[in-house]
Amino acid sequence: MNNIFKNIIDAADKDIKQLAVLIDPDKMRVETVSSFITKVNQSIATHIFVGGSEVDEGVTETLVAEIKRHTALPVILFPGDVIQITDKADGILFLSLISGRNPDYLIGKQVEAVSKLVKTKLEIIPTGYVLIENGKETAVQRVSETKPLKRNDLQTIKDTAKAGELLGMKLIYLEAGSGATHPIDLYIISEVKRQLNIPLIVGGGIRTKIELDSAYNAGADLVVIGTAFENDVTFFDKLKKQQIFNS
Ligand code: 1GP
Repeated sequence: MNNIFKNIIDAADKDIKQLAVLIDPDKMRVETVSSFITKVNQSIATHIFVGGSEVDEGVTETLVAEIKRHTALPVILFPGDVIQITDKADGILFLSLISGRNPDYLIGKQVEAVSKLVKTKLEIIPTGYVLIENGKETAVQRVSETKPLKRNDLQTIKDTAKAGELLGMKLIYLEAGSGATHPIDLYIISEVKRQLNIPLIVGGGIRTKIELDSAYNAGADLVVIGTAFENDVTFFDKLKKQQIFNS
């Protein structure tokens, strides 16, 4: 499968909103994948992202292989580190943490990843990753040893996102951090979206259908939700696919 980006951009052009369910290999046991993915399949989810800030070697590959057995949705790596790269997935967000100033996460890890990536068939999607403060330290912040952008510094947030686009990145991901106390401010989403010509991903701290819809209405093309599903799978029931009957 190597039309992942094309499908994202086509949907964004038509204003069809997309949802990625994020699975952290550190938090999901292989035995629970089947029942969890059944729920994902019945929901409005369009993508499955797999990744985490702290994951042991080999765990991602086993998990992705199991996920693929149960779904036709595209499975996309959202890796916290090079060891999470596996050919079992369909694609990878090739992230550069452009909100930070740690060369390892701007370009170092990417260079390290190349020898693995060229041996895979993964669709590689260059993504500008922009971390925005949400009131508490996030795992991304701790692991990458970078500071998030201040939420009241709208100009820097907008300029950072636009710089990613101008550097040729295909997606911009506004991240409040997994389990964030508050999702990204709606005003930030709409202001960033207004000046981008590429799809916008938004994630971190979204726990309700209202927050999801608000992020979409503000301009998010694709929303990522992980913690809310991890904590309570009944959240999927509020996001069920509409059944279409012929009669
Ligand atoms: C984290 O944006 C994702 O990288 C999702 O965040 O776990 O808070 O939904 P949550």
